[in-house]
Amino acid sequence: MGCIFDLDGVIVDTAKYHFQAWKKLANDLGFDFTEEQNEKLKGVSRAESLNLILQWGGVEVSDERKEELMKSKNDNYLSLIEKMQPEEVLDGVSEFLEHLSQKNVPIALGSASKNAEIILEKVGLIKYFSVLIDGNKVTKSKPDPEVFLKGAEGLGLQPKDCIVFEDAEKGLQAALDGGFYTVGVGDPDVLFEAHYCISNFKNLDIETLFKKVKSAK
Ligand code: B16
Ligand code: MG
Repeated sequence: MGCIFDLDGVIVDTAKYHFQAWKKLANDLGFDFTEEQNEKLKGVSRAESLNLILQWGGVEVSDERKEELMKSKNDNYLSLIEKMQPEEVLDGVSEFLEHLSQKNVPIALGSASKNAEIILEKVGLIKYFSVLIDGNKVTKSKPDPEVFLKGAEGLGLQPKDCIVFEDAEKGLQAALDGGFYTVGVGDPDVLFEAHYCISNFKNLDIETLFKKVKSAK
């Protein structure tokens, strides 16, 4: 059995940095961008996020301008994540990754972010991941299962032999459509389709978790 982790909202809270960077872009273009709108961008690729933001702001721009806007948003985002520290890893995640590696459970990343590798390096967790599938390695965004299928393939496992950890509905849908066992990280009312839900990774035991997801309806 293997484990595949989403990044933003599961391992670290980079959503707050995406929010600041998108808000600056929206404000520079003359409209506002809210926390509620940011929620809708969780797990959504950079290009699709920009399209949605421009739509919400009622602004139309050329494809060339979109490229410039994405570059400027990402430069701003990179300057924010530059200062990330291991203390920003979400509760219990480091201990759980260590527990998995002690049990020889292989670990992959399945993230929409093109900055995933830099972030894992910044927070000191890259050593745990034998497979990294990020926004640079996929052609289709979540809810398409491509990112997780490539993760399972990299681990040499079938989807039915992997658990995907996800915080976003789109990501959860991707994992379910790919035939994976799923653990929702966050609000069980939002992630009700997951085989099992956790609020954080504290004191989690992988054998107990496998039993729980397998016995879920
Ligand atoms: P980047 P995940 C996703 O990460 C974020 O949730 C989403 O808000 C972001 O737009 C996307 O990565 C792309 O990020 O601009 O860094 O390539 O949740 O799939 O780990
Ligand atoms: Mg996420």
